[in-house]
Amino acid sequence: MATSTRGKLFDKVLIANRGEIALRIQRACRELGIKTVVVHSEADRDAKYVALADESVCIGPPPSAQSYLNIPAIIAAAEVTDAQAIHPGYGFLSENADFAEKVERSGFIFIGPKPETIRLMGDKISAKVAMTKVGVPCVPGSEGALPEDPKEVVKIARAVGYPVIIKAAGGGGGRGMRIVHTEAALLPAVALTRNEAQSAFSNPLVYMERFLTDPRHIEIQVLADGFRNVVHLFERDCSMQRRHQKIIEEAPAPGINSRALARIAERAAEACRKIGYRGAGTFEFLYQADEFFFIEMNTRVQVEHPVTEMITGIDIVQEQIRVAAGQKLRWRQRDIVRRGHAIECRINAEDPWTFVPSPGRITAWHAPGGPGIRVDSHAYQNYFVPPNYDSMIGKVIAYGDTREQAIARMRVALSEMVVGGIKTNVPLHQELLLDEKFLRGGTSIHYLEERLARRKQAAQ
Ligand code: MV4
Repeated sequence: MATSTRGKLFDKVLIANRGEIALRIQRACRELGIKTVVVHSEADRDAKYVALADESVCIGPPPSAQSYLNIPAIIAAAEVTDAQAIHPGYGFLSENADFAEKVERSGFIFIGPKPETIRLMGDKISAKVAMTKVGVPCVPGSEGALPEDPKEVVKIARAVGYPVIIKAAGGGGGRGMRIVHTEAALLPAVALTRNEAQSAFSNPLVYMERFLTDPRHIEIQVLADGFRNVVHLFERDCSMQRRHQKIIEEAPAPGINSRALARIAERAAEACRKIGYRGAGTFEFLYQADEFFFIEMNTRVQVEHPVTEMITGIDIVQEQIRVAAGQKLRWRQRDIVRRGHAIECRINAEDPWTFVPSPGRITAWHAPGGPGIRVDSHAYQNYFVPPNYDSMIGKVIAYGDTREQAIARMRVALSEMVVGGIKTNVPLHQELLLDEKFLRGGTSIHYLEERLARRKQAAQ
């Protein structure tokens, strides 16, 4: 350890989230000697992780809009419980700059980046402009928002080269985008995307990128304190996804030159230093033909953070809390070493082949264990999976010296896993863990959907 920490942590943190991440944050707080307040909806009242917290506050009825997205209710809960800081987890209000601002104006610390940083990255155009300026390579495309003049738009597309993709500034994570293959289709597509963007995000601005046809999704985890100290925690490969929902993530990314990866990770860390980033963050890149192209930055802790924790030994949630409390990072880049390989399977309460959600009572639950296995889940026998939220009920993470060992351990873990009473996607994971192309490593973002389409055809 290069430096000591200095500065006292919080006495009490309010967790503005639910499910496995609420439990994950609670564990980090408890280990640091911090008391916890969990806010919950009426649907989560009887969950064990709520009972486990030092205090809990019901903030509204089951629909998220009236509970987990209810800013005044969450801030009031922090006030009545005398919490000093608020951890937003992922999803919900985690990347809402107005929320972060209101939290700070009410005298609490938001465990995350500054509101202006969240706002900068929330607008995908300003994020790209900022990243270009600090030397992060982006997908070639329009410089900023597309102009109104149709002739100009046509000109830009010709320069970029077809196929192009039109994306909404207010979008992200796959929302508000449209692929265009020909000039004839361009202007109608731009108009349609602008209209949709206006309705969905109250922001009609769109931008253009060259459409990469078969990339991988590689992301870089960074950690920064309030004193411009930044480290990266290497990459994760999150290419195995369906409809922008990741289902398997791993680190390191198989088959990519580790020097090229180190170079792009250094660029991301340097960019954070230059923009004064604070907290945990993730740079999303598309990787194709040995090149990395920045697309978006996430300013929150991510679902898949455990794979990075397994290969680096760093507790990312604890570090979020430390830097939010004003402590300095405890490492320089050279102190960060990674070892081995980690894979995460997201366990969803859904039909493994139709993906229809399967909420309800879990009648039997047995979590796997053994060397290198970590289970992050708030579920247990008799837990009721509410129908109101995301279907993810937990994550199994397998660590090994090699990718092969991590996969072997994951197979054993999933074979031990028992979830009764509801359907889960465990059978899909088991199939993928035997898939020849997955085992070879390095499949693209389209692999899972193509494979599912083939599977469906074979069944008919
Ligand atoms: C792209 C792309 C190809 N070319 N941009 C989808 C989610 C959002 N983060 C960006 N997305 C994409 N942007 C260019 N210029 C393909 C996707 C994409 C994708 C990206 C990451 C993971 C899964 C994906 C699935 C479909 C499309």
